[in-house]
This record gives sequence, structure tokens and C-alpha cells, in this order.
Amino acid sequence: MFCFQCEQTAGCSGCTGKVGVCGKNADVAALQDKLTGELIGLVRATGDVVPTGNVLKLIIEGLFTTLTNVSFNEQTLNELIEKVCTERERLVPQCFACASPCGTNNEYDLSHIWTDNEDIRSLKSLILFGIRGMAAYAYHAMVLGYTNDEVSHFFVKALFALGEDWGMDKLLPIVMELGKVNLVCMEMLDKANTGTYGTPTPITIDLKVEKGPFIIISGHDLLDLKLLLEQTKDKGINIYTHGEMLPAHGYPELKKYKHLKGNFGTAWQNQQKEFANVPAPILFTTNCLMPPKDGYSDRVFTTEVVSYPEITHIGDDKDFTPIIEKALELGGYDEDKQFTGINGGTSVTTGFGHGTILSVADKVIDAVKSGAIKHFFLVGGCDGARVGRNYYTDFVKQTPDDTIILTLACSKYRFNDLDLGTIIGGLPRIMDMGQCNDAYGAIKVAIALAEAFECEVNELPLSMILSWYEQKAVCILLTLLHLGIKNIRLGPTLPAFISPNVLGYLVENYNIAKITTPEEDLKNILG
Ligand code: FSO
Ligand code: SF4
Repeated sequence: MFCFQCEQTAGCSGCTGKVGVCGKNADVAALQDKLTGELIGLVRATGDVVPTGNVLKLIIEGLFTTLTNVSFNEQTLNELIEKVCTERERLVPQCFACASPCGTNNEYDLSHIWTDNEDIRSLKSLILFGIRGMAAYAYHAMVLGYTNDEVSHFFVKALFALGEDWGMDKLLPIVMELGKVNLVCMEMLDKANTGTYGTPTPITIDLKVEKGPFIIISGHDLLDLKLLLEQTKDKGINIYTHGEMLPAHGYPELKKYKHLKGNFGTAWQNQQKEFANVPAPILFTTNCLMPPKDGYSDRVFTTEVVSYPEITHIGDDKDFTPIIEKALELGGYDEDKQFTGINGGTSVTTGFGHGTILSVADKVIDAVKSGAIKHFFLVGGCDGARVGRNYYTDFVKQTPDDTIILTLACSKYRFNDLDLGTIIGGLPRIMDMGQCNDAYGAIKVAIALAEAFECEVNELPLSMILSWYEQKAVCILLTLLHLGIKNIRLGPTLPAFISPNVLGYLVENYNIAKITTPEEDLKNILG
């Protein structure tokens, strides 16, 4: 196998051999490549159109399925490949019947990309991994009934480009366009989420689990949480979020359910330890699923594109009965149990979306002008297991009292239980803006501040300290670059798929840099 799409890739260069670091085996990796090649064949067959209906669904679902820690299942991958192939045959039946095929509408062999010259491989990887990430966001919007023609069309354009022998001159503009289109995609998802569940408002969440039956729900899909809340109400079962589901507590239409109690555990990479002795079932709605250990695998359930062999999957009918029965059978804890975050804190906060922060924009602007707020740090992104990620905890701990830390995505678990006190009007110094897709909200806040101060975003007292792990981080990074944001500090390592020439381009044009030490970076940022 060859895979280097995530941050934990073996030796910081690529997973090869029989099993990747994430637990994905070589057969699954080959099927993910085959699925992607089939999708390229599908868009060759559709031609340059805005995909709709089944074609759009297959593209989005097919790309999302290949994200890190989503599917480990050969059977579901084969079924999806079959569906894509059937759709292509429907579109170009003549090609399937042709005695001497010309190959124009054929599936594409991804090994061409992996063995190409390193710069072409790098640019095509940015495109492929970026659209995989964007597909996750498009998927969450799609299940809420939202699509966007620009986003849908870009999937076709990008997939088609992957199958062409194009040079850097044609591929680099597509990489940059991806950042632009992903902004549209995140905006669409923001509309879908706030339109469906209301504007998030701040909330403090106790890390206590109450006695009695409960269910843990992980991942990013708010619709699954809503459906689960509906099916469990009045059943004596409490619901706890996990990982990227934490920001759900901020949405009025979700927090109105009294049995949505709190949050269990921390970021995804701790799940094998945290789920080992929990008397409750766990539902995975998206990444990041790790191979479940024997001790708790009978308590793990998946839904949507998440799939693992022999793990019970909740299908499109969204009948959560098996999970509900499991929760009742296990019964939960006998008495309330207080948990803590990584730093020993007993509560966390969330719900500081752009709606909340911009509602106090006047106060924030006055505080910057008076010097009460000296600097904003966006410390966010994905968490992961690699040593060196303590940097983010130490960085936040060392920020001066007159600074604000905006955060989002799962890396916040490194510091979201810290009490760093409050700043102007009682706002906490650490504000959780939401999931990784809520980077859109951070961008909105940055643009609003720049407008208020009549300057460029790069001239604001704002620094971005990002951590990356999987492919959603790729599309978000490209969006930040599209907006011309410079001086981003990225860690804990740089992507293996960025070739020295492509890195040179990013450094020269955007001054992107790898994190060093908290002391060094803070000194350089605050001058
Ligand atoms: Fe984390 Fe996983 Fe949101 Fe990612 S849970 S690592 S960027 O999938 O999606 O932040
Ligand atoms: Fe390796 Fe990451 Fe690919 Fe898994 S997803 S095989 S860990 S590079």
C-alpha cells in the first residue's frame, strides 16, 4: 500500500506495507484508491456539468468515505465502487459495450499519481485530499438539504484534473481555487447548521456523567445527534457528546433536549483508552474512528459513511433501536461520576460562534483600541497522537492575560478545561468557536475586525497557530491561503505530501512556518 494523506503517516513520509498507522490495511487502501479512480471515471463520463442527484451523492459520499479514520471496511467500499461503476455504465453504456475501448471514460489508476514526479504528486495530493475534506462538509450540508452548484461543480473539475497529465501551471490554480470554493462550502454548512438548529450561544458543560443509562455520540453530524435525541427522549437515557460533537451543546434546537447532558472524554486519539470501561454504547457519525479494541467493540456503532467490519451499522432508516437497547442493557454508572479534562478541569465551555462574538464586536473593538486586548490567537485544528502536540497546551498556558484565544476543532481538548480567567465584559479568555468547519466563523470574525480597523487581516493583532491531522485541515488551510492570510504556524509536522518546491512556494508567498517552541513563537509573535 501507499498512503500519506494524514499527519501520522509512517516516518513522516508514507504508510507502506500491510497496515497503516491508523489501522487501515493494504486491501482497504487499495479499494479507497480504486473508489477514487472510479469517481474520476464517473466525472469523465458526466462531462463538465454541475452534478446533481445520484451522481452528486456518489461523488460526495465516495470522497468522504476515503478520509482518514472513516471506513476500514472492504465490503462497504466494494459496494460503493459497484454503485459508482453502475452509474457510469448508465451514463456511457456505449463504452461498456465497446469492442475496442478508447479509455476516455475509463476509471483512473491512482498509482500514476503516487509514482509521478514529486511536484505533480504534491499538487495532485493537495487537490485530492482537499476535496476529500471538502466532501465531508458538503455531506453534512447535503443531509440537511443544502447543496451549492459552485461546490458541486468543483468536485467534477478537481476529479477530472487528477486524471489528466497536466503540469504545475494548470494544477496550481486548481489548488488555489479549492481554497476559494471550500469557503463557499463552509459558508453553506454554516447556513445549514444555524438555519436548522439556530445560532449557537455560550454554554458551560460539566464533565460529569450522571448515573443511569447513557449513550455517547461522536463525530460531526448534528442531524444524527438530533435524531438520536428524538428517539431517546422519555426513555430514561442520557446523551453525552464526544470529540467534535461537543459544540452541539451551543445550538438552541439541540440544547433544548434536557437529556443532552454533557460531554464525555477528550479528542479522538484517546478513544481506545477512554472507551475501555464505559458502561454505555458509542455511536460514530463521522471520523475519527480508531479500530475498536475487543474490550469494547460490541459497544461501538457506526452510521452514515463510517464503517468497520463486524461493527453494527445504523443504516439510512436511522433506527437507533440497537443502541438504545444496548444502553439500557449496560445501565450506565451506579452513581454520578465526575470526569476531568486533560488538565484536570471539571468543565469546558463552547458556543462562541461568530454570531456570539460579533454581537459584542463593539466591546471587542473598544478593548483593542484601549489596549485591554493586545492580541488574538486562533489556536485550533485537529488533535492527534504524535508527540509534540503538547506544544499547543503550553502555548495557550503561556499567552499573556491581555490576549484572547479563539479555538475550534478537536485540538481544543489540549487546553479547553483550563481556567484562564475572563477578559472584557466577562468573556472567557478561551472561546470555543465550534467544529473544524466553524473555521468559517473565525474567518468571518477576522474579516469583520479588519473592516472595523480599516486594515488587512494580516495587519490585525491576530495570529493563527494551527494543528493538522487529516484532510479537512487541508481544505481549510487552502481557504486561509486563498484569503491571503500569511504567517500561519502549522504543526506538529508539515505534510509529507508537500514537496520541497511546493513548500518553497507556500513559504515565499504566505510565509507559512512550522511551529517551533511556545516560548520562541510567542516571542516572535508578540515582538
Ligand atoms: Fe478532529 Fe478527526 Fe474536526 Fe478532523 S475529530 S481530526 S479535522 O476528523 O474533523 O477536528
Ligand atoms: Fe497512514 Fe494516515 Fe494513510 Fe492511515 S490515513 S494509512 S495513517 S497516511
